[in-house]
Amino acid sequence: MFKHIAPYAGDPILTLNESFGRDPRAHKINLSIGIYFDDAGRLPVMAAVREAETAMLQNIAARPYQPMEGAANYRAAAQHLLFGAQHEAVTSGRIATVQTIGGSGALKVGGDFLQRFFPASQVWVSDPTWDNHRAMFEGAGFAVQTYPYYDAATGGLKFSEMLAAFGALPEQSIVLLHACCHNPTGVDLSAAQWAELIPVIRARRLIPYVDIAYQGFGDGIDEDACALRALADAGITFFCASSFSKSFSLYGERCGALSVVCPDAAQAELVLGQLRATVRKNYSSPPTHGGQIVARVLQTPALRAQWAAELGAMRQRIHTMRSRLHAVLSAKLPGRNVDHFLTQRGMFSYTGLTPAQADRLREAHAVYVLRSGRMCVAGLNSSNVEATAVAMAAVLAAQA
Ligand code: KET
Repeated sequence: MFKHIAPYAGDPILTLNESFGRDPRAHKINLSIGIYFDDAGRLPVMAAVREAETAMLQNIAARPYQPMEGAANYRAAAQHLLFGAQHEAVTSGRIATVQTIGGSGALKVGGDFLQRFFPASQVWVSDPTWDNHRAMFEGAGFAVQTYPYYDAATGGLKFSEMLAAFGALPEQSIVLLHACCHNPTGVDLSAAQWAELIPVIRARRLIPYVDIAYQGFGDGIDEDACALRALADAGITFFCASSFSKSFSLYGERCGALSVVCPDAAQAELVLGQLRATVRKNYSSPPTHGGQIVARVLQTPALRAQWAAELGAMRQRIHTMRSRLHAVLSAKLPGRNVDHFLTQRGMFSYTGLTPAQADRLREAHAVYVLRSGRMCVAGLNSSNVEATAVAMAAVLAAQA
C-alpha cells in the first residue's frame, strides 16, 4: 500500500542534530541546531523556570481543555513582553494573540489563516532564511519567493537591494521578516534601516509577518523587540510569531504565540475568532503546562527579574564566545576578514564555509555546523571554542 511513498530525505537541521547524537567520537562539538548550551555544554534549566515549576507542583491543578486560543494569562504575558504592557496597541485591545505550539505552531496557524483570507498573495522570505519557513508556507499552500538579504562579500546586509525589492512587490504580498538575531546569518537591520523600510511596507500595502524566536539574545529583551514596536507605532497591520523555546530554555514544552496587530479592537476580535477556528481545525487547543510556567515567571516580579538576569548572562556568554572565536580565527587566518563573527547577532553566524567545507569540518574534526555554513555560536564553550576555531581555520585555509 505504501510502496509508492518516497523516503524522507531528512531535515537539514533536525537530521544533522540526530547524526550528531549517533557520532561515537568523544570530542564531537554540536554547533548545528539552534539550542543554547551553557559553558559546561549542558542544556540549562533556568532557575526562574525551576522555581515557578516547583511552586506549581506544590498545588497540582486540574487540567481541563484550554480554550482554543490558550490561557488568558499566558496570552497577556506574551503580548506584554513583545510590545510592552503600556503600548497603545496593547492597551487599546487591537492585538489578537493566541497561544500556539511553539513558534512553529504560530507560523503555521498564521499561514493557514492568511491562505484562507489572502489566497492570491505570495510569501517572500529573506535569502537565506530558516529552512522551515519555506516548507511551512508552501505547506500552507503559498508560492514562496525570496528577497535579497545577506551579502556574502561583506558578511552584512544587502539593504538597498532589499529596499528596492520591497518597493516592487505586488500589494498584499506577505513579507517574512526576522525581528532580531536573523536565522541563519546573524545579520539584522538597524533601527535606522527599519525606519526606512517601514514607509515602503506601508506604501506598497505589504503584509509583514515577523518571526521573533530569539528575543533577548541580541541586544536585550526590549531592544530586540524594537522592530515590532516600530511597526505597531507606524499603524501597520502585521503578524508576529513568537517563541519561548530559546528564551526560557523550554524547547520541548512548545510555548509560542501568534499575535496579529490590527487596525482597531473590533477587527482584532474578528481576527481572534478566525484564529480560534484555525486552531480548532488543526489541533483544537494548546497544552497547559509549559505556558503556565512562562506566565508565572513573567507575571511574578521577582521571577521575572531573575529570568531577565539569566537571559542576560546567556546573551553575554554568546558575546564572549564570539570574541574568543574571532581572536583565534584572526590570528590563524591573517589577511582574511573575520569581523562578521563580532558584528553578527544572536545564536547564529554564517561562517562562509561551503557545503563541502562543512562536511570536511564534521568528518575530519567532529565539528557539526549546517551545510549552509550556519554555526550555532551558543554551542561554543570555554572547553571547545579553541578547538573549533583551530579546526575551522584549518578547513578554511585548506581550500582558500
Ligand atoms: N523561528 C525561527 C527563526 C527559528 O529559528 C525557530 C527554531 C523557530 C521559529 C521555531 O521555534 P519553536 O518554538 O521551536 O517552534 N529554530 C531552530 C530549531 C529548529 O530548526 O526547529 C534552528 O534553527 O536550529
